[in-house]
Amino acid sequence: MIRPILIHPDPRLKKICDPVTGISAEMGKLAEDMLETMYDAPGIGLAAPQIGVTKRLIVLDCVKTEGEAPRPLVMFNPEITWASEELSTYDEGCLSIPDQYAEVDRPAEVRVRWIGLDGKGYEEQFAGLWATCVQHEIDHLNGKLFIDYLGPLKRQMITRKMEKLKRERARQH
Ligand code: K2U
Ligand code: ZN
Repeated sequence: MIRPILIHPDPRLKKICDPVTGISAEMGKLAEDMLETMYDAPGIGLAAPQIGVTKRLIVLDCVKTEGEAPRPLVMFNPEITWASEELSTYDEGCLSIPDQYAEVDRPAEVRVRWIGLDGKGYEEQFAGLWATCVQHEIDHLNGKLFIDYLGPLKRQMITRKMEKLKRERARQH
């Protein structure tokens, strides 16, 4: 089912998430809900803390070309095992910081190791938007948001806008 996405500032978005110890049926259902929530947003990535679950689980599907088969990835306990020296810049957004975008530099390529839904270990190298997205999601598991890479003034301006948005949403509901 589609779950509500937490909006910054929220303490649960700043937590270091706990490793997943067993790929249970409950974890499988959580991954399914996260994929459904991500596609509905729409987004190309989502981390468990964004729906209030402080566990080390992310989902992503950065296939953006129409007609190409989607490639939903579910990663438990993802770790970056190598990152390129070369950086790439992307105008990032975040489903927990709606309608705010800013340029973020990150390694252009990363190698990631994770446990899949099948309980097996995987390791794959990512480049392009996949590399940006997987790093953005793994940051979420360490309580880091893309605005943490910005200067203090820009970060503060965005945080104030989100606090205003949350006040307005609270009045509506
Ligand atoms: O984690 C999230 O909040 C989902 C992010 C993932 C993401 C952010 C920046 C760059 C790449 C991925 C996005 O909100 S998903 C929305 C989106 C869609 C297409 C391109 C960039 C961001
Ligand atoms: Zn995000």
